[in-house]
Amino acid sequence: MEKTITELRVERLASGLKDGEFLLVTDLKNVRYLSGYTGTSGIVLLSSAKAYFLTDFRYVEQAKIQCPHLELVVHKPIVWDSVADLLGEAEVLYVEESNLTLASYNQLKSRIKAEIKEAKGPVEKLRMVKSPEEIELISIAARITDEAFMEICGMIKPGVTEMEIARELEFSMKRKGASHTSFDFIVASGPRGALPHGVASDRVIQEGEFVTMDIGAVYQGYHSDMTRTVAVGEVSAELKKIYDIVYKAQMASLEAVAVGKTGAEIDKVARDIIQEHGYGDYFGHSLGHGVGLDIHEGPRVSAASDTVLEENMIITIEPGIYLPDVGGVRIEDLVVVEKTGARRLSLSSKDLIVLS
Ligand SMILES: [Mn+2]
Repeated sequence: MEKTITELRVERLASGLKDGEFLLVTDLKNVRYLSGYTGTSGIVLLSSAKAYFLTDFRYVEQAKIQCPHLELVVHKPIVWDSVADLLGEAEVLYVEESNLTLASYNQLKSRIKAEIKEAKGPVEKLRMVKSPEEIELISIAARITDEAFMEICGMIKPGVTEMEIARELEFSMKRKGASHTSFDFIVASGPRGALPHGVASDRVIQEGEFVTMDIGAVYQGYHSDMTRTVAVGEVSAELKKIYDIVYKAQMASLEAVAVGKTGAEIDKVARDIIQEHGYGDYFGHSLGHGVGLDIHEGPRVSAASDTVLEENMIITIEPGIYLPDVGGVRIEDLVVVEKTGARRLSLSSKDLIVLS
């Protein structure tokens, strides 16, 4: 029988382990990536020769179905007792240092002989490059987002609250097959647009304002992420000006995306344009990030990112300008890195949409 994708991922990680070494995977998204398991209690423990899935009584039947390629262990009341049994005389245990709590670390340490070392994100590294199946799921999530955005444009007008827009977007995405929203939607109108992460409030939308919506759907565990800023009626010349600058920066950085370039190089393209126009101080976040089982994952697309872009990475390109007390603009597309450059998964129009 042909090996499943989860089996191949486990094999790839296991091949990086030496005799006497184990890797403990506790981050639930990483566990899902390696096992296919979608429950809320599960741990993967790997060596070069063994691959265990530890869970409790509640999830035994689910685990049998979802991860037949892993050896199922129904763990003891304290899971670390079972991990200790499986490790035996092993010398090294790699743990996910940004996921394992200090309490868990201490409990583990008191039970095992192996030295505990930082794994430094081996699963996250694999996750950065997407399989065709993952690209398909993220594309579906992006399509749901595009369709919901198109629908909501018919509802945005003076008198409607940000919260009403967020709620309708969520209903709309769920009707189209989303299991969840990617995050609490950002719907920031008027001066609130200056808050890069202004989640929807009870504020009533007025004529002459921008509304920035940062939205996304989750489809079979995979996220999408898109931001559009629309105008409600006629907006000021200053708002139009910053829209044009952000648009220009977004298009240019999108154009710059290429296999072999670093996240920092792409970030610089957008940042330079915004700086040249005198708004450098008002673009205070990084240009983008990877998207997958998590809404924010590798690779980072920031001034500090030396990660080299590879084919089939999925990233966002999302420059913005935020003017305190005035308003803000952000335009974000989700894209796949391909040999020929960025292929957009977010297909909603980026020309300024004026609603009234
Ligand atoms: Mn984003």
